[in-house]
Amino acid sequence: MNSIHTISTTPYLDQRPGTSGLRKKVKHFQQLHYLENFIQSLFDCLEGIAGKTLILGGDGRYYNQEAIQIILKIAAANKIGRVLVGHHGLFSTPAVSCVIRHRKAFGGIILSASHNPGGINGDFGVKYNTSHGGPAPESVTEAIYARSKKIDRYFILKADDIPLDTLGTHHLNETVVEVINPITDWAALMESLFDFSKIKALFDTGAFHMYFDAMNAITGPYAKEILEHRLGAGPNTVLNGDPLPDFGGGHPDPNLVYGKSLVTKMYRANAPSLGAASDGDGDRNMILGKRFFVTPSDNLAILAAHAHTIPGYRSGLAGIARSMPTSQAADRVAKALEIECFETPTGWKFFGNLLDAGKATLCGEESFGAGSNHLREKDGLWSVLFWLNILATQRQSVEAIVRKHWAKYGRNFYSRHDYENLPSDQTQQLIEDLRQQLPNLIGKQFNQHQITLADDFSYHDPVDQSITSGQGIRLCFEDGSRIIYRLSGTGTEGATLRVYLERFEPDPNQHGLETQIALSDLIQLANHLAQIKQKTHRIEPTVIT
Ligand code: VG1
Ligand code: CO
Repeated sequence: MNSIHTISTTPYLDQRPGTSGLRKKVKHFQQLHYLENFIQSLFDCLEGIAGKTLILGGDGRYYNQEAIQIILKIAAANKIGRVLVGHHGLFSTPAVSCVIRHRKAFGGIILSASHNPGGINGDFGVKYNTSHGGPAPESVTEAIYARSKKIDRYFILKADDIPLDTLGTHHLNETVVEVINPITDWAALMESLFDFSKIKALFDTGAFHMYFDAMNAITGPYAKEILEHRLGAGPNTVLNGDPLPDFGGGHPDPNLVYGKSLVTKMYRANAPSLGAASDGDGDRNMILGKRFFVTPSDNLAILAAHAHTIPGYRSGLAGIARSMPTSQAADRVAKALEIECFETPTGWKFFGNLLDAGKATLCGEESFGAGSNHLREKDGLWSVLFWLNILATQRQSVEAIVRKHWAKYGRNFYSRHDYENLPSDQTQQLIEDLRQQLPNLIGKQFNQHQITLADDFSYHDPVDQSITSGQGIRLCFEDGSRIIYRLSGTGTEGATLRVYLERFEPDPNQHGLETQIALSDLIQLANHLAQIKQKTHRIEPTVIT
């Protein structure tokens, strides 16, 4: 038996999880007892976890392996019954969600800062998911935070590291540590949802090609297994397929800015029919056709409109859920299908109750996230397979499918403008100033735009009746246009202001407009009302998606 040590510690006061777990710089996490404090605070809050099963793994970023060894020893000292760790310590976020559900685990710990850069100077993160497979709700994350401010000791086993590079079973005192293949359960789930033989037949025509850019993050092995091995997509389909601790120096965020190398390939004359990418931990997706970009909000709407053609969703959708800043394109599909469309705060944790209660089947966010009741996380490759199934059935181009969708439902022009790394105090003041203006804005007219609703979004969860307020400043206009302002909850440096812009256009003759031009009025108004240039001293956003 190895001895259990009780280590005295002092609290750090900054361990409050944000939109998706606790995210800090790697060096911040490497401070004395920092990770240990957070993990022990977590275990202190999880009543009844002794003897139970936990899933553990991360996106492979710098510090992943070291953190796993520390967590295993703390888990053993806290008498966790069994820990299932991904081979090499790797696990995508959707695969963790899948294995928690499949193995009926108590919960799972995901080591990731998702789309944030990695490496020794990059970011690290820890997220806890509960037994339904989804991110812990705020009641749990707030309890962990409260505990972390008081913690004065943690328990850790003095033992050798567990070899993570071979599959097999090990023991840390009474705790069983099993190193498992992280892909198996998730891949089987994908086969149960989609028509693999139909998709294979599409690749077998020889006329259909695709690229999947794993951005040197977690999805490379998953994409190779599914796309290249099971679906016959061809050996060079997966780009940047090896997970690297620093993601090859890149920023593993699949959007038009950080996914530029794929975008460039998809805009060449000989581009393939489909281009896709996923983020650091595999839960985001970007979908591109030949010379065509699918806006994530449209993506959700299009998946919903085609769900009945997909084996896993043939019986129809119970409802759709989208985060508040996501465009209202999905609402139009929900209306046509006569099902409900729920509007939640930003972050996947808010979809969990709706999915568990059977109120929603598909969920999505404007930030390149989509998923369904198959898991309790968004799932990047799931979205790609959904598209492949649509393309294999429709035998039309991505662009044709999107244009047909707009023609039927109208187009929601949509864009998000991010101002990254701003001074925190000033940026919070900008939001506060807007909040003060809200009562005076209702009914005001700006050019042809009249404001009909101006508030700070508050969510009433229809399942557990909890209320979450302060979720973003909303300005809604008579014609359905919206301007939304909120601060990011995933950054690790300064503050990031996000401005979300949306305008509905029913006229098909206008659907070809360039997005920023179609939104130019609203962009100007958003700047004017929040005084963005004056207050941030920035002349333009750092990222436009
Ligand atoms: C961002 C996105 C949000 C997403 C979250 C986690 O949060 O806007 O939609 O759920 O990241 O995604 P924020 O608070 O920075 O706007 V991931 O792929 O980073 O886990
Ligand atoms: Co992610």
